[in-house]
Amino acid sequence: MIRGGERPAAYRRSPRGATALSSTSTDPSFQASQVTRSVVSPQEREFYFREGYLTIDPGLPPGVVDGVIADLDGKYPDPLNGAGVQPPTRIQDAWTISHNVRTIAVAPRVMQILRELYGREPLPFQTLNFPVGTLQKAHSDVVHFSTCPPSFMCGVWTALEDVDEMNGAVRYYPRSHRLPEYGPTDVGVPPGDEGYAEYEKYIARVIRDFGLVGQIASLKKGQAFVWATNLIHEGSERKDLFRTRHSQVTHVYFEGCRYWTPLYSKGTDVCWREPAFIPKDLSVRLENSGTPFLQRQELYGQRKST
Ligand SMILES: O=C(O)CCC(=O)C(=O)O
Ligand SMILES: [Fe+2]
Repeated sequence: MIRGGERPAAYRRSPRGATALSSTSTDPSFQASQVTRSVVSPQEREFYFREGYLTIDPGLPPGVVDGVIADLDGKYPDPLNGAGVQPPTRIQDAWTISHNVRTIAVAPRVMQILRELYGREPLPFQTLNFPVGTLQKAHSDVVHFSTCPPSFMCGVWTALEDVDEMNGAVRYYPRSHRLPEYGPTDVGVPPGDEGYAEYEKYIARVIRDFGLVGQIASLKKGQAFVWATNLIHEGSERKDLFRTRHSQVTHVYFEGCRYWTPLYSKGTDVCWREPAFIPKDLSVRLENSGTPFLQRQELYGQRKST
């Protein structure tokens, strides 16, 4: 049984964004007057919280997008070999080894857009880079990255080359962020990675039962797609196996929350997170030993994807 009841009832629930916006006043560190509204129009903001996504221009400096591809060339776990590439192949937290990756993760224009959307300071905390489409099954990131108060997380997916329905673009389900934030208890599995496959099946049923209709996020090189934390999305089919799909997703929290992982939580036994936020000041150079990301990659390989 899908939590949320009949389809119309699910859609009558308040948009998640409304919760997020009204709860900014619960954050003592937040000063509404400090947010200069200059980049996002009221219509775009309304669209974002109504539909759960927005395509943006991140305003990246020239050379950065190609720089990421060059920096990560040869570093993906599986060799890039045309049709021979088997997804999922990815590098987690390449911002620790590539200045270009970090430049995308903390791009000032993106930070300003998120600041204006959410009314709080954005805190990027994780990057994932992909050379090809992921084929990742439908999910919403909130099962990994929830917040208290809710909804203060988003994904910023940047196209490092043109992306369309042929090379495995992200497919997203507009307005699905308004559904409940499903977790192990809804799915009927114990907390932990073991239940993730059942979670995916459950989300597939949600899509079917609520009649959600997916759309393809076709983007030009250099554009970015922002999704609200509970928006259901997936990696679409790779129709052209010979095309790459170089892309970077940055996962972003917002200031003044507690951060937790529903996948590892049950009832009052909450798995809190202490995220390591990505330094936004690019003049602070990071030490680059090469090992941290490899360790992270190995760790990540044992966990389910986001
Ligand atoms: O890039 C994709 O195909 C999916 C990525 C994703 O779901 C994520 O990073 O949250
Ligand atoms: Fe995701």
